[in-house]
Amino acid sequence: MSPAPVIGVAVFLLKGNTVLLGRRRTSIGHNTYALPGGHLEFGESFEECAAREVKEETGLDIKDIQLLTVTNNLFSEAAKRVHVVAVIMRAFLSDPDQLPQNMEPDKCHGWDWYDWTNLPQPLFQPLETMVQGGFSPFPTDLK
Ligand code: 8DG
Ligand code: MG
Ligand code: MG
Repeated sequence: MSPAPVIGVAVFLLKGNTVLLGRRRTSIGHNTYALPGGHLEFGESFEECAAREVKEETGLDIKDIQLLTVTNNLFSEAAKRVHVVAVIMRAFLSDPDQLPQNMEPDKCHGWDWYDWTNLPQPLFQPLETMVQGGFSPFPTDLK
């Protein structure tokens, strides 16, 4: 029997016209640039999961956490198929001067801010698909 789909929560953490990305060191999306995020834990709200994963992975504290959209992703990597429903959130830094730290160096090469108009390559496939589709995580009043 196939395993059940799992729920991922990924966060567009915005600062000016930049987003926080890290190059993955994990089997799914190895070496691609992705948003901070992880799996929803039992009983968590999307906002709680977003804040927890960003803190665990980058040490950053976030505010104004909002739901943007949901994507459906099938990965066929690492000799297995994984189905992830990704809940895509947006957030901002609680303290704009706080710097990202690489809290899980076994899972990520490091975090940095990237201009939305000059994103690094290769992007993690679900993120690449969103960008190709013209998706923007920025509030319209910030454009
Ligand atoms: P955890 O053990 O900390 O709970 O999980 P993780 O190891 O941090 O999970 P993850 O792979 O970073 O994120 C969970 C899933 O969310 C991922 O396998 C697929 C989905 N996802 C997307 N887009 C993005 C993205 O840009 N970044 C991240 N981190 N996950 C994403 O669909
Ligand atoms: Mg995580
Ligand atoms: Mg993660």
